Order: sequence, then structure tokens, then C-alpha cells
Amino acid sequence: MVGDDSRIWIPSLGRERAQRLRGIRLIHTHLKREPLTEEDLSDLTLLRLDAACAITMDEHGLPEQFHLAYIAPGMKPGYTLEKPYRPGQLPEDLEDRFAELDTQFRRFEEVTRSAGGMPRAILVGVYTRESRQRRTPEDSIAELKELCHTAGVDPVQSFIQNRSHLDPSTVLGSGKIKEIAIAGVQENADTLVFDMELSPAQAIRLSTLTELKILDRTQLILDIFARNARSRDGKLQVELAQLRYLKGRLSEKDDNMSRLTGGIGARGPGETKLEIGRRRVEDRIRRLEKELTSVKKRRLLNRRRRDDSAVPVCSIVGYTNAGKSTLLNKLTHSEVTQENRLFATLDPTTRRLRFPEEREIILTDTVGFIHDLPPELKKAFQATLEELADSDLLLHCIDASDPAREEKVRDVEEILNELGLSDIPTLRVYNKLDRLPPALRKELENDARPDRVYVSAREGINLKPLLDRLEELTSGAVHPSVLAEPG
Ligand SMILES: Nc1nc2c(ncn2[C@@H]2O[C@H](COP(=O)(O)OP(=O)(O)OP(=O)(O)O)[C@@H](O)[C@H]2O)c(=O)[nH]1
Ligand SMILES: [Mg+2]
Repeated sequence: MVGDDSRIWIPSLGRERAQRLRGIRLIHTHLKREPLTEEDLSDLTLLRLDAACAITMDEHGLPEQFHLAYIAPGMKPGYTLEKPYRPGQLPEDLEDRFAELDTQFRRFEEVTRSAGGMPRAILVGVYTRESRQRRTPEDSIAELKELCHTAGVDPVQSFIQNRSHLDPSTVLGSGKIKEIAIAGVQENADTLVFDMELSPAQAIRLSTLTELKILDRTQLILDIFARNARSRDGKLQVELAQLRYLKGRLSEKDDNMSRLTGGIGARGPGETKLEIGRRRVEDRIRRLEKELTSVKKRRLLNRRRRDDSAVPVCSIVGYTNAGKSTLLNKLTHSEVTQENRLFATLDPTTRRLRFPEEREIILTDTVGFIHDLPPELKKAFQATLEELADSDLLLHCIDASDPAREEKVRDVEEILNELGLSDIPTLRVYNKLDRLPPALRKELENDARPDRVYVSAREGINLKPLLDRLEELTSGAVHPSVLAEPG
């Protein structure tokens, strides 16, 4: 390789992730009398070179000093810098040292491997002033971590960066990208997860720069939905959303999706693999859309039938993981899936709830909400969510123990508004009361308002008052307008 007096350009050394040193030593001259530069050292780490060596010269152009550094697996800053050697004094055991390093590197890879072969991910949140006004970067990253856990990705480190605007081609500046890539080597990570939706071009650019697999928040959510889809309708909806997302991301060259197969981001509904050529994507999308239209018609028919029965319908809505399914189970003695995972529920479930005196209502549990739900999913789940419009009452289930509780309440209300559901009377059910410190719990319980109740679905606390409220609000005896305005 040839460079100039300030730098050399190292060609791409290939993307494959050998679990060892690269077997390449960078030995180059420095025309100025300077030791190894920042850039030499970051190349050493990023490219996993065996060693980087710079040879400086004296005024006669003869070799003066050998500056030598080699990689130090798992340690910060990721390399060992030796004292400069004089020509002729280079240690003779270098070959053995490299062999030893190689062994260390493999051992490091083994001890840092995540259980079950999960991808190891570095989380990257880039926030503008506008996004920070809606939620704190810490809350946002905390939620991304939850999404990772649910999707089977091991988050090993996170970077938060505030910027006045996002770089259109790479989101972040090049210095920061390098820092993150170096952390990737130090943490033995193979994936970067961005807390936003990336454009196809951004994802490709970032993956070239870092040699890491790039995932965005949308892919994580799609993946979780794909894992959790059980019913036929659910699977159709999820596959449609995935294909719509992928459509814009399949280039001409990638006709067989080879780059996308395997792992997160390529899992189809029900453990199938998404393996479909670009040209067939359009066909498949059209087919799915048609099938979903017939699903919609069938649903409409069911809805009409339900209308006729004149049994009041009450729907449980709320942020994902708030405890909606647990609440339905407790109130109706059922056993729908409840789990400490995001989006455990995708398919709506309906149960009858009988009050004394032979009165009954229909209680439904449905897919949870999340802020900035990917538009593809929003569209695909439109039909499911539209059913909420038939409700006579909404139970807005809130995790009272969540520090980001109020933001999530606002997110849910915004989504309800978007769905045209904000006119339906809503009772706020603050759940997980058992997790609150006693003082806060007292304070909340004393804050009696007609539009809210405080319960623990899991521990069965205050369910009687909730049932009484439910009966009251659905009996027609009390006009729902007694529910105060939110606030
Ligand atoms: N401590 C405590 N945990 C609860 C309570 N209610 C629910 N949980 C837990 O919260 C987690 C989520 O509960 P789910 O009922 O699955 O929540 P969900 O709102 O249906 O969530 P998705 O369907 O995933 O959107 C589970 O681990 C529940 O055991 C409660 O009152 N107290
Ligand atoms: Mg649920």
C-alpha cells in the first residue's frame, strides 16, 4: 500500500468475522518523527490487526525508531503500546507473542459470547431537541433495552448522543461512529441497534463503516410481532408489515435476500424464515392485502351480530406490558397469555364478565401500544384496532410503577385520538400498585377521582372497587359523562 506524508489508505479487508486476529501486520514508515497516531491505533483495533508498527527516520533517512502496538483483547483502550525500539533491537519472540495474543483473543470471544448464541448489541440513541421534549433519552433507551430482551438480543452497552440535527447519510458524525465501532470490538459485539427508524441507505452506510450488523427499532418491533403472532389473522398482518418494510430495502442485487436471512430482522411469523425474492414481494403483498380484506369483512359481520346483542363492550387498552392481559384474566378467571415481554398479546381476546343480578358485559384485551409504532404495523393492525370503536367503555391500563408512566399515558391518549376513539368514556386503571413504595401508594389511593382506580391485577388488590365502577359505568345508571376530562 502506498500513502502520502500524512496517511495511507487501507483497502477493505472483508467483512467476515473471524474469531481471532486478522493475521495481518501493518508496518509503515512515518516521514515525520511521530509515533503511532490515533488513526493507526484505531485501525489496529477496528481491523483486528496483529500489530501496527511505525518506523521513523533520522535526518539521513535511516531507520531511527520502531513504534509497536498490538491489540489487547477485552481491555481498554484495546491495545498495548510498547516503548519504541531501536533498529536491531526488536524482540525476537514477537512471533510467539502474536500466537499467545491469538489464543487470548479466542478465549475472550468465548467468555463474552452471549447465552444461546444471542446477538450482542450496542445500543445507539441519537436524539434531537425535538425528540427529547417528548421523552428523555434515558427512558427511550430503557425501552429499547426491553425491546432487545424481548427480541432475543443481548444489549451490552449503550451510547446516547444529543445532536441539533441528524446527519442525513449516517445519523452520527464520523468520530462518534468510530468510537462506537471500537467499543464494538472491545465488547465483542456483532450488532448495532439504533433507537429510531433508519433509511435503507443509512443502514447500508453504517454497516459498511462499522462492519457490524445494523438493526433499527422498527426491525426489533417487527421481529417481536413475528415471534408472538399466533392466530392466522395475526400472522397475515405481521407478514404484511414485514414485507412492506423490506420492500424498500431490497436492492436489485439482493434478489434472494441473502444478506437478510438468519437472525433478527429476518424472522417471519411463526418461526418461518422470510425468504422471498424482491420480485415476488409485490405479489405476496397484494395477496396478503386481499386476504386481510376478507378477514375484515368477516369481522364486520361479527361486529354487527354483537351490536344486536346489546351487551355492553368494554375494551382494555394501554401501553405494552402494563398488565392488560393479567387484568382480563383476573376479572374473568381466564388464562390468556400474560408475560413480562413486550407485545405478548397480539390477537384480541374476548371474555364475558358476569355481574351479580344476571347482568353481563363483554371484556376484550388487545394488542398493546407503543410510541412511534412503525407505520407498517400501524397499517397492518388497523383492522384489529378499529374494533375498539365498538366499545362502550375503555379501560386504560397503566403501569403505575413505571417511571415513564405519564409519558406513556400521553402516548396512549395520542394513539386513541388518532384512531378516533377519544370520545369513548375511559376509566384509567393504575395497575401494579403492589410495586409502589407504601407512601406513594397511599398518596395515589387518596387521590380519588371518578376517572381512575388503583389496583394490582396480579395480587388482586382493589378489584372489587374496580368491578363496582365497571358495573356502574356500563349499567346506563350513571351517565359516562361523569368521567372527568383527562388531567
Ligand atoms: N407486580 C405486578 N406485576 C404485574 C401486575 N399486573 C401484571 N403484572 C406483570 O406485568 C407483566 C405484563 O403483564 P401482561 O398482562 O402480559 O401485560 P399486557 O399489558 O397484556 O402486555 P402486552 O400484551 O405484552 O402488551 C407480567 O409479567 C405480569 O405478571 C401487578 O399488578 N403487579
Ligand atoms: Mg397482553
